[in-house]
Amino acid sequence: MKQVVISGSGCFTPKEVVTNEELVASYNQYVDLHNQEFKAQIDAGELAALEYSSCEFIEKASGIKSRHVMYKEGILDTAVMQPVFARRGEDEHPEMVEMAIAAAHEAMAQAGKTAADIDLIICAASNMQRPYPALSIELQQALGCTGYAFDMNVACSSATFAISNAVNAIRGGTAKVVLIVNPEFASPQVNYTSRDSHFIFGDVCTATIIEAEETASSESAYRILGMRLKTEFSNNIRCDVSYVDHCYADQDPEAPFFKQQGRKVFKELLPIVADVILAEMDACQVAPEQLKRLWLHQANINMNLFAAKKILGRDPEEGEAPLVLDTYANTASAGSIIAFHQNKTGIAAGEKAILCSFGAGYSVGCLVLEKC
Ligand code: CO8
Repeated sequence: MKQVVISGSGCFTPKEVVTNEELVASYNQYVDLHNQEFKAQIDAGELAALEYSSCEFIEKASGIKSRHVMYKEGILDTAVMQPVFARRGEDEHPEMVEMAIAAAHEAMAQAGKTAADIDLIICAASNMQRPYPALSIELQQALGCTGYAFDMNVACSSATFAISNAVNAIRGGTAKVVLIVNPEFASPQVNYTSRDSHFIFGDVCTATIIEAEETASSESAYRILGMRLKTEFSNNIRCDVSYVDHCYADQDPEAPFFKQQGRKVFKELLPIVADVILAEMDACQVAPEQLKRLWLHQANINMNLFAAKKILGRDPEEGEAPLVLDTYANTASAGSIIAFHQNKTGIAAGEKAILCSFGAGYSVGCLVLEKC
């Protein structure tokens, strides 16, 4: 079987930052205004008063301290509470393509590939800014690549499932060098008036280059020893926005937004994650002592520590299971790839590592990697 590697990675980070302090101050101001406006109903017991958010809760419960966003304007304005940006015309790239171009260039440079080398592009993310034409095909044209391209979505596991598709395409002979981009333009889907979720997401785009080991020239390549994908249906993380929405007699104001039962997700998903990772390590005959690094999905610090402990059989040491949550927040499918991109040096040839995503679906995607 052809050996396939991740030969390059890239990350585009939007310049604008929203800190927990800013987010909580604006949310709490919104709470005051809301509770004042609906004081009569609240006093009559017809409506529950909104409660304050807190930086201490957010950091302790999630590990998030700040997040990057494409558009900060509007998010902190109590009269708006969403990012403000203009609709782009057909002659302009949508934000997701713009983000992808930047991340793709870094990954291509690292892998030593030009547009002429790439014959498959996969745009894999939790949301697509439009259904068609595929964003990946617009990216293909923008980069000057030929071959074919497609979009795919498995929420937080989009990147790992895309890597698996790329590996299969290379092994099946339908592609030679694959560019995967994960433009997670998450901020428009955040309900900034929801105390439970206003802090969770940030915007980012990651990119990876996947190719056969025999064509790879990069110093930083990782061989993909094993892949294991798993899905199990759950309603506990949902978004219901749809192209059919305008046909419904009743409009659901919550439909455009991310919603979840965070506690249930935490409890139900972790055992699946641990099973998938341990089963693939077993299949690849990789023991916990051989693992130099765990690049895990970045949704929650406590979840990552729990998963790392389950895999290693002990608490992870400093740098063993790197976290990027503090400055990026949850970036859906891009999270484990940012952790990989920023923390893939210092591993010797032959040493092993895990890259694993988990999230909505439920979905889990696990790769066992070996430094080339
Ligand atoms: N400030 C202060 N207090 C708060 C806040 C807040 N902001 N929010 C909740 N509380 C309170 C609650 O009211 C509750 O109070 P009480 O005990 O009195 O009832 C208390 O804090 C505890 O609340 P929770 O039980 O909800 O808190 P948790 O400790 O469970 O933490 C988390 C909440 C952080 C959400 C946690 O449950 C979590 O991270 N769970 C895992 C979730 C996860 O992994 N989800 C994956 C989602 S990502 C994904 O799949 C991608 C989807 C596609 C992305 C699309 C892009 C937008």
